[in-house]
Amino acid sequence: MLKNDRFLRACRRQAVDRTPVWFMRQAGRYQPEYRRIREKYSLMEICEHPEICAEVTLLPVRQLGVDAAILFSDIMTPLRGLGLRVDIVENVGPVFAEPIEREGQVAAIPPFVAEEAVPYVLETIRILRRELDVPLIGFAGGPFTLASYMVEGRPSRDYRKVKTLMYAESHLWQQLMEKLSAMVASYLVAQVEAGCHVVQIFDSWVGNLTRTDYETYVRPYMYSIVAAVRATGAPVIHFGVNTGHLLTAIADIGPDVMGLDWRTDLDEAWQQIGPGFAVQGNLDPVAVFAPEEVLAAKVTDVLRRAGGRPGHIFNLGHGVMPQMSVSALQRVVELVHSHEVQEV
Ligand code: 1CP
Repeated sequence: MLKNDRFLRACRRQAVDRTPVWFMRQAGRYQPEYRRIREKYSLMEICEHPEICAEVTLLPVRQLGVDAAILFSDIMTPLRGLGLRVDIVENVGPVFAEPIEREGQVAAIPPFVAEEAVPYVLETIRILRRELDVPLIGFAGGPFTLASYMVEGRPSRDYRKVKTLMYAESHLWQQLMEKLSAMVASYLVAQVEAGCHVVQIFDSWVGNLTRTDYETYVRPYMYSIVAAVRATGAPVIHFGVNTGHLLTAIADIGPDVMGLDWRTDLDEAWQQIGPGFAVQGNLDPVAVFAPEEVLAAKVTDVLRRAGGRPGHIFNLGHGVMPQMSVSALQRVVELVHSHEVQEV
């Protein structure tokens, strides 16, 4: 049974007693318990062992008092499940053994069937549904963000290879995006069917595209993903970094909740996309390192910009960082929960 459904209510723009709060990357190295588990298991080993993965997912829920849990996984999990050779390399990130260069490589990627590719993810979700008293968020990487790693082979600064492929090889790009968007849609629906209440699409790196390029090369593939999930009745959150110039273009895809990074003022962003969306965000993650009064003022400022309107979910403007302290994040949760929600 859910102890509180503030987060679900906010996703649907219903009234809440307190603003719900959770953090992207809320399980991770800032937690001593996580570091201890990582001494024994690699990131992918955690994701592939349901009991351990469920335990890691629960750590921040118990420690921070957040209003939602997010499945512990990585955006690379379904690609590994399909047999692609990708590893998460220490201090680097995802690295592909054979970056995508030719059509034959894309054609060789099998269709995605969650029960076959990632049975351990579905099992983790089932365990979590028995253990959790707050809603569970499932997630997937957006097709552009996944493609960026697959084509570049590793994290990139300028996205030169992936954007060049996009501009120069339209057939290969279309083939890759079709494959990835079908995978993402099917993976998200499978997570909902296994028990996730809400899903988030992390299209973290789309902010590196111009608005026209986003609309031309990426957005056409996003509609079917959002439509497939919405057909299940589960709310969809979209998140990307540095997307101030893309907000209305992304809103057109029709997510229930728009995730905002910290560079955009929340009130202005909400005004741009209109009251038909819930919004999630958007404290500057680095504010968590600020002195207590400065942090408190910045949390209050985000809440003030939300103005008590239904449909605000408090979050950081990007993920938790390994150097953050558990106590500072606890403080943020307490601060958010200490404000009564009153529409102004
Ligand atoms: O063991 C470790 O601590 C390594 C760090 C780490 C962690 C904790 C990686 C490597 N992935 C994860 C888990 C993870 N990845 C979660 C955890 C769930 C949670 O508690 O919130 C999530 C949501 C992700 C999603 C993810 N992976 C994204 C999208 C979110 C974002 O940050 O924008 C991306 C881009 C990745 C790729 C990735 N995996 C890991 C790293 C270091 C990266 C980014 C590398 C880069 O800069 O490109």
